[in-house]
Amino acid sequence: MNLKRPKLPLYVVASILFGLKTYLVYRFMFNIELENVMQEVILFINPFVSAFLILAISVWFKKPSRQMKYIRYSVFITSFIVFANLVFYRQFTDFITIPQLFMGSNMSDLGSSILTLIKPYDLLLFVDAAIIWYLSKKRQDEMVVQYQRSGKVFALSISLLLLAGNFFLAEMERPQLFTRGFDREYLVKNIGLFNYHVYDIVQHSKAETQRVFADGNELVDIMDYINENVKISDEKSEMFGVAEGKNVIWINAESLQTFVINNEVNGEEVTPFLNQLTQDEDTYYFENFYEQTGQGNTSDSEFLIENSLYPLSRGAVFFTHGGNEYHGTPEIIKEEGYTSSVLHANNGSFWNRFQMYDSLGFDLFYDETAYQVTDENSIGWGLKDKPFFEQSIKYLQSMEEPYYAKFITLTNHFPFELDEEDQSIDAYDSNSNTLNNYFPAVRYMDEALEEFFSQLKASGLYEDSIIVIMGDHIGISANHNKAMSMYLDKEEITPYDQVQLQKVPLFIHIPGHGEGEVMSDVAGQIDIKPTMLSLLGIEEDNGVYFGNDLFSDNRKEYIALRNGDFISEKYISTVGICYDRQTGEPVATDDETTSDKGQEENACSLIGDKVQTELQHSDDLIYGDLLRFLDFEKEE
Ligand code: GP9
Ligand code: MN
Repeated sequence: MNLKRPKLPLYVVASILFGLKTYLVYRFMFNIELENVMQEVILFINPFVSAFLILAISVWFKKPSRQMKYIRYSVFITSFIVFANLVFYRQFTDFITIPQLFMGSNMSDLGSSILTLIKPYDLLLFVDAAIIWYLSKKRQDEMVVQYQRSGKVFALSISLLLLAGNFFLAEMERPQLFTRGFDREYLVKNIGLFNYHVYDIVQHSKAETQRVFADGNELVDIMDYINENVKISDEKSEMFGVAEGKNVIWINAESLQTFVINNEVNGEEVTPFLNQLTQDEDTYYFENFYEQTGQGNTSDSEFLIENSLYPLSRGAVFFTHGGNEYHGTPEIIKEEGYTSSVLHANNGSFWNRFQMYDSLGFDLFYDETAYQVTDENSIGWGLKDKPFFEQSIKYLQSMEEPYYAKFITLTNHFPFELDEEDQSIDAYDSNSNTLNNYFPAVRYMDEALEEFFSQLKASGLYEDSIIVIMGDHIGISANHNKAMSMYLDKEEITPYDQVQLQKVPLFIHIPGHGEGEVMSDVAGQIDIKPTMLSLLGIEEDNGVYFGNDLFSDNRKEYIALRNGDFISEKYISTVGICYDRQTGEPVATDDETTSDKGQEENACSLIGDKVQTELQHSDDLIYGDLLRFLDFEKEE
């Protein structure tokens, strides 16, 4: 055979095409925050580096047809990975993690949601794959390479050098990128989607082995940390025992965010019932309360409130660690005679709820099989909220008192579909259907809640209970920022605004209490367990938790978000910027405290370090299943 020197090796052409496409996707289809030129440069470089790294391997294939096949399939598979991430991103503003891939059962339940996330123009993502496919079949002779060994080693060296260069730039731009790997957007924009996936696989394997090697000694450090930094008050709050012996009716309000409370759309109140509740004399309304969920959405919020531990940074802890030992609220209050139950008219195995509820100590779970669900009374994800509450009253009446009953609503869920007859207010008018439809869907939930309160009163269940309503997580992701800025009448949604949009409402309603008020302290879902136990007058011995009683005067000074961002009374830290919480302006870096680590320190970094330590401790507890080494039996 006559060995011609190819003019245009296919692996080079493919690297350029694929790199360029991936860059365009990063830049224009994902919503990646770029703060400076350096980040722009890194984002531009990394797709080509990854593409070359993957495709240059092809030169090691001797047989031309194998070489072509490798290139063909690589480009196709990697294109599919980009596509899958894009679809996922449109829903969650996040990138896929390994644990998520094993949650297929949840994915299939997404049904109608998924279809709305795929766009016809997504086909363009495969254009390069099609071109490469064609060239690899028709132009094989011109484009195949047959290097000597030295040539192969050279190609490999070039790809590794490029990778090292990319990592070097990334590390310069974001020191400790890999050790602080909570923020996936940072990883992707610095090292690219594919290297991020490799990193995620390594992290996953490390976490999986952690349980096997754990022996309980890890708890010493963690308990020291908690005693010093979390349990900072010895005093019980004034509210201790206020709801002793009462039933707790908990309502997880699906996707309810604070920005709709006391706000209007098209000149009408969005949530008239909840607005009035903010002023109610029996209600404490927390206006600066943040959701702290990760990829597990509703289930993460449940995890937070029952355990006062953080959900995981990757995957849903309900799925990955449903079999762990926990010491959650249901288990603790059982010792005081409480019965605990969950009422949720969805498939019970969604989010692995059967297993996790068992681990948490819930006694009963009324899932969709406990409800009459028909075509008429359901929409989108299932039973509508109004019939859901209505059909639940009989279950409340049959529960042994005192009880803790957790309701999880469903109608106000993406994509916020509503039947005509349930729509009391007009949709908003912007380029985002999601945001437009959100308002009538929220109004529907508001009405459902109002009806539920009436039903509780009518059935005599109201007086002996306290009723808590909490938004579980955001409903409108950063993908809708353009429409959101229009609604909020802002020029743009800054990273600061983005954190502020993570506020969800919390109402603690105590019938007959008469001393309710609007609470403005910074608070979060991590605080719920200690707060509820305190209200019920229950003290937890040797508790392992990271939040504080919301009514205590002496509380931890910050709320950590799952990606390492945080909110303190003074500051908001996000995307590496320290903002003044009141003004929303970045806080000037204090030059005198610039450390020799080469990393600029600012007012936020002290708290930032604590936040990282705290999240790490919480992760270690879960990955190591460390609570199994503790004895929670009450000493008599
Ligand atoms: C599903 C419901 C909604 O059972 O909890 O789930 P989400 O997608 O919000 O986590
Ligand atoms: Mn939810």
